[in-house]
Amino acid sequence: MATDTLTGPTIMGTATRTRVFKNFIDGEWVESSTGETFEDRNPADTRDVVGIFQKSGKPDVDAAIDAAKRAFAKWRLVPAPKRAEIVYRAGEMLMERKEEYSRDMTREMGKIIKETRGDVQEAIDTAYYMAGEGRRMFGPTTPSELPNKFAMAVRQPLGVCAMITPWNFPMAIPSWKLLPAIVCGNTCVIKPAQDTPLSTFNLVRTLSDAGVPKGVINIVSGFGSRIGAPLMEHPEVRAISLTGSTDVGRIVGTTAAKSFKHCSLELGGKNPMIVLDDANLDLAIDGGLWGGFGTTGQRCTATSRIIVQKGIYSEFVERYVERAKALKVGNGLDETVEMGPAVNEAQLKTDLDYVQIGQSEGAKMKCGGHRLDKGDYQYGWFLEPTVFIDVDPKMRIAQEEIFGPVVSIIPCDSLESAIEIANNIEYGLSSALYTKDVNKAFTAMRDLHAGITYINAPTIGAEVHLPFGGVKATGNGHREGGFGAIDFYTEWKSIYVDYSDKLQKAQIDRVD
Ligand code: UN1
Repeated sequence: MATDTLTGPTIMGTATRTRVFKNFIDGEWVESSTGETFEDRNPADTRDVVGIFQKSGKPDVDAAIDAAKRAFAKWRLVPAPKRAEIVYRAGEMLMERKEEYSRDMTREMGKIIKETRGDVQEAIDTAYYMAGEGRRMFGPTTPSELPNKFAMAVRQPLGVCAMITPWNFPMAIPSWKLLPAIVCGNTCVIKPAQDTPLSTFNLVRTLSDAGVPKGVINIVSGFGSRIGAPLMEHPEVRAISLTGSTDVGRIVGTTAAKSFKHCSLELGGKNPMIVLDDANLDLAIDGGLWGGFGTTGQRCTATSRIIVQKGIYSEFVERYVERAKALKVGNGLDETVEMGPAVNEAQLKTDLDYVQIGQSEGAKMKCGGHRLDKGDYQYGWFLEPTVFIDVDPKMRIAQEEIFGPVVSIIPCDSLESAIEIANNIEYGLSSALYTKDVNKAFTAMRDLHAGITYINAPTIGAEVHLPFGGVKATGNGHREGGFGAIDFYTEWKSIYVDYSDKLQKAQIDRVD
């Protein structure tokens, strides 16, 4: 049994039934060794308990890694196209379950239903793409320098991989990690974010239903403070993939380095969108609203800085603020709602702290800044869409990742000064430019120092078959998505076959 149910509190006259989720280890749903659990609550209505999950400890992590290690012995020998077929089937099953899983995700994470459908779709896209990679996984064959000798390089799986995933894309991001890992022949232990474990459970359940053998993917739920270190430090873990904050990334990277584990870090962003005088203003305003307030600003790729050229600055600000004020905030299950709550109380507090910081730094707050707590809002973590204008690029609100619906608008003189402002920051994930001038577009494509640049589109909306990741404090040089993921989850073995029937010494027995 994957779940049991408990009768929960009564909300609006209806008794709720709360599902209890166990860890998934070696193909079995098991309780944690600690006997402790935690609640996954709906951030739009905290009376609603979405599920009860295991608060695991080190013995659970060890059991999951043991299971993954045992499973690796067989899984690595399953032909990659066969492994990929299972992933393809999981993609088809996710398509059938898309609506149910999207609703679960809106309930646990808060983002609006259109966006959670997009999140599940991103996992489906990843499944189809990675299924194709199972029939590629190309490596070079190349001539040998010696006669009657054959040379090639093949990709080999790493072994047990550990994944630590965030709450903002609770199915898409686990899929970016798990699917390439298993197509390449690795086995996995995943620790989903404690705010949103259900979506990862839904993904893993589907993979299991599609035929992923026991032990190949294991889930251990709980808190990073307790199970993060045992997962990262375990000698059997050969790779760690983290999407999270830059501070956590520093700890994970340092820990991984001590035992030479492969380590992929996808960290913070403070993504600039430049709007030049010649831009299509309607388009730029639509893009800036979607990039700034989509997912309640809780994307690593969120458009958190809008750098606007002086000729159109006042008009842009006026129209942007008008539209931001009009955004409908509420429970994301209502199809008409445009922005959901913060994911939890701590995130709301961070957002409100930055509202204070921005004001004390002297930026002008043109709208928002208040918690919404009347009527139905009182049960959730809602903040008004907030816009600061005349922001100085050195202010903390223009430099630090907020991860909430707080946008800073910064005036600039020219493309060159805008690029300088855009780059003068510790992060480098996404970036965008609005212009009709092709020369300026190509200059920005070359000079914006970021892992992603959009022209005439906001900073969000990466597609799964292109590399995803950033420069500077955004990561450590790896990319998710595309074949970069295949690179991360494999290592090269060079193979030489000498069919000359005699000893041939490379570099010494030269054919002159
Ligand atoms: C993230 O913000 O952590 O490009 C991931 C995007 C999404 C993925 C975002 N496809 O905005």
